[in-house]
Formats: sequence, C-alpha cells, structure tokens
Amino acid sequence: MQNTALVVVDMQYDFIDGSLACQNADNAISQTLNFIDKHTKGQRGEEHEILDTFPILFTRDYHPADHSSFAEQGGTWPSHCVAGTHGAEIHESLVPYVCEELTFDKGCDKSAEQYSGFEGQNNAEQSLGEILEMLDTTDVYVCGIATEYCVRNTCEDLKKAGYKVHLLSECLGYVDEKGHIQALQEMSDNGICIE
Ligand code: VGL
Ligand code: ZN
Repeated sequence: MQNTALVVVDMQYDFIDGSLACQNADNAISQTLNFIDKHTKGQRGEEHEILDTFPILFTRDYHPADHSSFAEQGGTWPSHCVAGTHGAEIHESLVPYVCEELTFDKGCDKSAEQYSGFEGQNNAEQSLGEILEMLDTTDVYVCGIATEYCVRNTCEDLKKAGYKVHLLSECLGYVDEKGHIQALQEMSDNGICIE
C-alpha cells in the first residue's frame, strides 16, 4: 500500500445520529473500520507506524454557530457540526486513528459553504492537498458522509489534482438514496473508481 492514503470525510456525530443524521452512517463506520483493520495489519492506535505505512486523513465539517448554510441564517441545512460541540466530533470508534496533523477542518468561514475537504486545514494551517503531496501519495481511498455533498466534492478535487481516486462504496452515508446512487454513477463516469 505504498503511496496510498485513506481520506475519511466528515464521520461526525451530527451526520451519524445528530441534526443531519444520514442514511447508512452506522454501517459506513463499521465497514470503514474493517477496511482500516485490513490495511493497518492490527496497528490500531500506534499512530506513527500507521502514518508510515498507510496514512489516514480525516476531514471535519467545522462551522461557526452562525454559519451561512444554516436555516436560521437563510441557508439550506439545519444547524450542524458547530465547532467545539459533540455533534462536530468524529465518531469514537475512529478516534484511535485520528491525529491532529492529519485532521482537516473546513466550513470554518461563516460566509462560505465548503463541501470539499481538499482545502481543509489542520491546526498548523496545512491543507489536506499539501499533506498528500508531501506524503508522495498516488492513490487515495475515500469514505465518509455524505456521498452527494462532501464526499463527492472531495473526490472530484482529488481527481482534478491528479490522484487516482478509489471510492469505498460500502463505506458511505448519504442524505438521500437516489441522490447517492446518482452521485456514484456520475463520479464513475468522471473517472473515479467505485470499489
Ligand atoms: C455536508 C451538508 C452540509 C457533508 C456538510 O459533509 O456532506 N452536507 N454540510
Ligand atoms: Zn456543513
């Protein structure tokens, strides 16, 4: 798995069982854990060894309380993933694989929607795209929530940047099943490998 990385998109409580709970989220998490176990050969929790062999990058939707995408601000979504709240935390089962340098926040600017995690930033203000480049990545596996929004936009930006993108279709949560299936089809047509 040299030159391969996993990007886990927005597996946060608000998208799992919170204000924007998505379909198939629980199953997506257990399938993601299966995938990680297979590729880390039981290195659970040993951050740096995992980092050497199979880096796992996480994105977080991480909004201010008055983000413009929220209904009370005239936006389309219920309030979700407000920075510092439980709903913005990554699911506890994945926390053993999370490290700060490989956690990228997006949607932090009140006035902008930011579905793609590609320009999300870690606490040192490095972007996910920059870190993948530093890691000499060629192939990126992607899973997460939601297929039609943040997963799709992240995959498309990765593809544009020249990566071979493998979307783990069993490891996805979605807002709407029809939208999910259509998004998979369109991504496939666009050269993203649906695994
Ligand atoms: C997302 C809706 C609003 C996502 C984020 O992570 O797909 N969806 N904000
Ligand atoms: Zn959001």
